[in-house]
Amino acid sequence: NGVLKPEPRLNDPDTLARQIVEKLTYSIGKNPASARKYDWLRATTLAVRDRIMDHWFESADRFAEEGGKRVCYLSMEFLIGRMLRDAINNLGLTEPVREALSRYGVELDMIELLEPDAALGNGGLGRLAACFMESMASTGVPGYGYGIRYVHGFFRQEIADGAQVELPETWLVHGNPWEFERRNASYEIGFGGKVSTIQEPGRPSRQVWRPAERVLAVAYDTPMVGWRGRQVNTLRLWSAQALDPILLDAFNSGDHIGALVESNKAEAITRVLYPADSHQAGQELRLRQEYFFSSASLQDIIRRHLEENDNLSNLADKVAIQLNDTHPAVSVAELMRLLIDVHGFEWDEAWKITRATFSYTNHTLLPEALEHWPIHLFERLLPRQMQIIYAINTGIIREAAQEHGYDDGQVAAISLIDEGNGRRVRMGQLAFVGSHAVNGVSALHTDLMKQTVFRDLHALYPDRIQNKTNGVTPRRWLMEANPGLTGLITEAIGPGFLDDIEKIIEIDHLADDAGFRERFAAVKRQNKERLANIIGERMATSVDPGAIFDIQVKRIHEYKRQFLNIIEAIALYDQIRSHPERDWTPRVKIFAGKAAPSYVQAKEIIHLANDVGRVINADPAVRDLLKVVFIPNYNVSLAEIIMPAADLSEQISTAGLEASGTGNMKFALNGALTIGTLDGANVEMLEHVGEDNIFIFGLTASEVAQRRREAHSGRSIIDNEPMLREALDAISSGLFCPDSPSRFHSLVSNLYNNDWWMICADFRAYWDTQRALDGLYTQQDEWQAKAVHNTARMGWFSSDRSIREYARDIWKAGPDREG
Ligand code: 26R
Repeated sequence: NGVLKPEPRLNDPDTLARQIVEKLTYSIGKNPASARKYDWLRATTLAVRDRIMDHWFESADRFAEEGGKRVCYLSMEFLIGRMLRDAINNLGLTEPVREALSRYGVELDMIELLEPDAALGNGGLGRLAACFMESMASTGVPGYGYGIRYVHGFFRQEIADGAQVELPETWLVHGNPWEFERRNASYEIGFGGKVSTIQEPGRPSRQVWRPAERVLAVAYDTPMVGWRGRQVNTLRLWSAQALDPILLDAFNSGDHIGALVESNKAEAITRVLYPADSHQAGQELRLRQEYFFSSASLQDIIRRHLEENDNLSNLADKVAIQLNDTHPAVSVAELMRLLIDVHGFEWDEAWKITRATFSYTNHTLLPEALEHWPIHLFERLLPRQMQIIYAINTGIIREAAQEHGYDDGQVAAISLIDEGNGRRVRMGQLAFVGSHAVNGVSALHTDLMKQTVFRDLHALYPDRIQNKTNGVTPRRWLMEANPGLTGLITEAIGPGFLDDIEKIIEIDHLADDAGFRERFAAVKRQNKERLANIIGERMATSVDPGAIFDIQVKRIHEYKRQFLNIIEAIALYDQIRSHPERDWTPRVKIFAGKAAPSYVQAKEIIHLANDVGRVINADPAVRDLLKVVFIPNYNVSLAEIIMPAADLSEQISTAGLEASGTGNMKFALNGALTIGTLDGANVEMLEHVGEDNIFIFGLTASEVAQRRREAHSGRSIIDNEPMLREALDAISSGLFCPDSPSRFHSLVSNLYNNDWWMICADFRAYWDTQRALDGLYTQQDEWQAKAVHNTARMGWFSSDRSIREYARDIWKAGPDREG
C-alpha cells in the first residue's frame, strides 16, 4: 500500500558477514584490512542491532493493538553487564555471527571482551532487575524498565598493597551503540520552591507547586531481547540536562564558569551511581536522583496512557508499577500530585488509583539500609510531595484509630513519620501503604518482614504481604556462561530445557550414570582451568585446577561473613602446618567483591583476605594444599567466568540477614555444591535439591535473634575453641601484616566483645562441615553425583518462574491474561 517495508534480514553467515562489513565501511569508516578489534565489535553490534529492530517494533505494535496491561519496573539500578552475547544468543545468532567473523580472521570470543560491562547497579538488587527484564521479554510480559542512565556506573576496584582503591568507571566514553536517545520523550522535573493555595470563587481550593529549579529528563532506550527473539522490551533510562545549556548573559559578560554552573548542577543528578548498599547516608543528591527518575517515569507512563485512553481513571487496569525497593517510593506521593494537581482528581479517587497501580518489593531488613529521609530535607526539596505524605499519613492513622482502635503507641509504629530521631519520612512505610501488594524475595525473608519491619502494618493489612522468591535467568547464567555444560545437557536430554528450564530435571537420573558424571566433571574441569588461567595472568598466582575451588563472590559485608571464611582459611593453614603428615584435600579459596567506599570494616576484610593470601601462597610448607586469592574488580562479566568454575559455593550469611541471595542460585545451577546457613533462598534450595546435596550449618534465624537478645559475646567461645583462638591470635600478632601489626585489631576485638554477626558462634559448625566436604571431594563419584543433582533440581530458581508469579499474583498482566 505504498509504504516501504524493510527487507527481512537473513540470518545466514554470508548475509551477516556482508552486513558487518557494510557497517564497518559506512558507519565506522574502516575497511576490513585496517579495522581494529574494537571496530569489529562495533560493526557486529550494529549489524545485530538492525535485526533487533524488527522484533522491537513488532512487540511495540502488538502491545498497542492488544491493549493489555503493561508492567513498569522502576529501579534505581540495572546491573546488566555485557549485552552482545546475550542478544545474539537469544536471537539464535551465536554460531552464524561466529562463522561470519571468522571469515575475516576475527574471533567472536575475543571481540566480546572489549564491550564495556554496563554496571548501573551495586549488587543483588540491580542484577535481579536485569534478570527480570530478560525474563519479562522471554515469557511474554510487556515489561518496561525505568531507571537512571548513570554516566559513571559502579566504580572500578583495584587492589594496592592489599587495600581496595576506587577508580571511576567510564562505560560511555566510546559511545553506546545499544541505546537510542529519544528527545521527544523528555520531561521537566522540578525541585524546591513553594506551594500556594489557590482559591477561585465557587470552586474547591487547590494547591499549586512552583518549583525553584527545573531540569530536563531525557529518555535513552535500550532493547531487551527475549529468548528466541520472540519479544523485545524496552529499558528506558533517564539522563538529566539543564533547560538552558548555557547562561549566555553570564558568558557574554565574561563569567565563563558561572555560565555553566546550572548545567553542571543539572547534569550532576545522573552523573554517578551511589556505591553504598550498607548505610543510608541521607544525602541530598541521592534524594534528587530518586525523585528525578520517579517523576520522569510517571510522567512518561501518564502520557502514554492518555495517548491510548480518554482519561486516567482506568490507569490501574492498564499499568502495573513495581517499586524495586524504596528507592522509587517517592513515586507514591508524586503520582498523587500528578493526579490531583495536574489532572484534577479528587483525593479519594486518586488514592484508589495509586494503590491499585503500585506494588513494592522489599530487599533488605537491615535497619541501617532502610531509607528514611530527614523531614527538613524532604520539605525543602519536595514541598508538595511532603504535604501529600502528611495527608496520606493522616488518613492511615485515622483508619487505624477509628476502625481498629489503635492507641498512640500503635499509631506511632505505623506512622509514615518517624518522630524518634529527628523526624524522618519512612520510605518503607510509604511504599507499603501506597501499594496493593508488598513482597519479600524468599520465603524466610517474607516471614521475617511480617515479624519485624512491617509487623504493625501487616497487622493492619494482613493480606498485603506475599512472597516472590527470586530467580536468575538461565540464558545468561547457564547457556551463555557455560556453553560446555549446556552442550552436554542438550546431548543427554535434547534442547527442550532451553525453552522450559524446569525440564532440566530430566538429567537428574544421570547422576547414577558414571559416563555422564565423568563428562559433567570434565566440563567443570575445563571451566576451572579457564579461571585458573585468569588468576595466573591477573594475579601471578598459580592455582591447581585439581583442587577444590571454594568460592565466595558478592558485595563485602559483615553480615555476609567473608571474615568467617578467612578465619577458617587461617585455621586450616595452621592445621596443615602443624600436621603436614595428614591427608589434606587441596583447596583454593577464592574471594571477590567490592566494599562501599565508606564502609571501614568491609575494607578491612578485603585487606585481610589479601594479606592472608600473600602469606599463605608464599609459604612452601603448604605447597598446593591451600591457596587464598582475592580477584579484583568483581562484576557481571567476571561472574560469568567464576560461577561455572566453582566446586563449592559459599553462602554463609548470619541467618536472618540475607534477604534471598541470587549468586547461590547461579552457582548451584552450574553444578557447585553449597555450604550455607539456613538463610534467604538457601532454605528453599535445600527443599529443592534435597538435604543430601547441600551442606547446611550454623544457627537458625530464630537462634540468632535469641542470642542477640541475650547479648552473647564471643569471648567464652574463643576460650573454648583452640583453632579459633589460634587463628585470631595469628591475625592479632601481625603475622599477615608485619608492616602494620595492629591493622586488624578492631576487627578481632569486635569478636571478643559482642560477636554481633555470630562468627564465633558458628565457627565450629562451619569448620566441621568444611572437613566433611574435604572427605567427600576425595570420593569423586559421590561429589559429582551431588553436583549433577544440583544442576538438575535448580530449574525452579529461574527468573522466568519468578516473573510468572509476579504476573499472575501481583500485576494481573502477561500472556496468561490475554486472549
Ligand atoms: C539505601 C541504600 C544505602 C541502599 C541499600 C541497599 C542501596 C542498595 C541496597 C541494596 C540492597 C537492597 C540489595 O541489593 N539487596 C539484595 O537484593 C537481592 C535481590 O533481591 C537479594 O538477593 C539479596 O539477598 C539482598 O541483599
